[in-house]
Amino acid sequence: MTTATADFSTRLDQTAEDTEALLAKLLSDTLLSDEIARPKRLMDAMRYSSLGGGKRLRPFLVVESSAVFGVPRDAALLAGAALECIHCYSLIHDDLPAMDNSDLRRGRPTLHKKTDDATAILAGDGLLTLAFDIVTRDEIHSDPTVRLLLTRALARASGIGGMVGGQILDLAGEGRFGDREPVDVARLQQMKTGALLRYGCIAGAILGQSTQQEYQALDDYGRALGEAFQIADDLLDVEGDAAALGKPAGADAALGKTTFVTQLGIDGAKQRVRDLLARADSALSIFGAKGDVLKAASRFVADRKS
Ligand code: GRG
Repeated sequence: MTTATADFSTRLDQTAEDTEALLAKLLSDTLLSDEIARPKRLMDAMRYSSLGGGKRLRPFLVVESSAVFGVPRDAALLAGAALECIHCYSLIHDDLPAMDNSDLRRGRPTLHKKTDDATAILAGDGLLTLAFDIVTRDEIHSDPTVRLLLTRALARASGIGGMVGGQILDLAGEGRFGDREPVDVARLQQMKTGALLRYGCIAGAILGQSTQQEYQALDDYGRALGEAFQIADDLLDVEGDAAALGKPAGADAALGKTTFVTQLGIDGAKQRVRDLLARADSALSIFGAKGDVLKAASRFVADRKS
């Protein structure tokens, strides 16, 4: 293991631990001002799907892109927790019978299997709205304009032109609404999974009030990392191990999905990942050694087994 990789693993573990503790606090039963009650069934469901699992890769990207600019860690962790809430909501809704109809997530029964569809829909809605509560809080940044930019970017990454839009294009490509619609895999990926990962990277630039050039560098890096993440996911679906994945492999093939692997072949997809890693490194070059942990992050994303 190289020093950069060892440093990366320690930092990823630390951010996962800190994010877990923060999410537990944000999802506690303690009422916030203007809240009337925190219903137990809803809170238990939100906690079930947000605590005790996941690599916390998205909060890690927020924390590390923020560290490049010396942003206080607590502020970055809060912004990262908001992003993780959106991610967890998307997994809950994606697993529902009306979407992917999955029984397992993170090695455990999916939320609707553990509870019921209505509870799972509402837990997802609760996490989505909580994310926007968190990201507008004063502790994130003293300047309200920074909070506004962070909030708007989160809405755009999560919404119509980002994850939600990508999800509907994906379903249309599976033929859910009639004939299968043609899929532009790269665009679909950029929206469905790439937009949240990219947000994790630009969040640091927003919080750190970076220059335009620095913002652009993290934007380029985030796009390359997002595509590498999706190709790795497509490869895992073909070559992965269900035990490590915490869900069955082969789901894409069963649905006859167009993926990077069906388009490029296994070797072509692996070559594309190598090209993307080079692009990610090159984007980070303006940060010198401060970009090293993010460089290790793109390698982790490309080589992951789960
Ligand atoms: C339902 C609006 C809506 C959107 C769903 C992102 C998404 C859109 C669905 C997720 C489906 C899926 C499993 C995509 C593969 C890539 C992916 C997001 C994997 C899970 O992310 P990881 O590996 O998971 O970061 P952990 O468990 O580590 O957090």
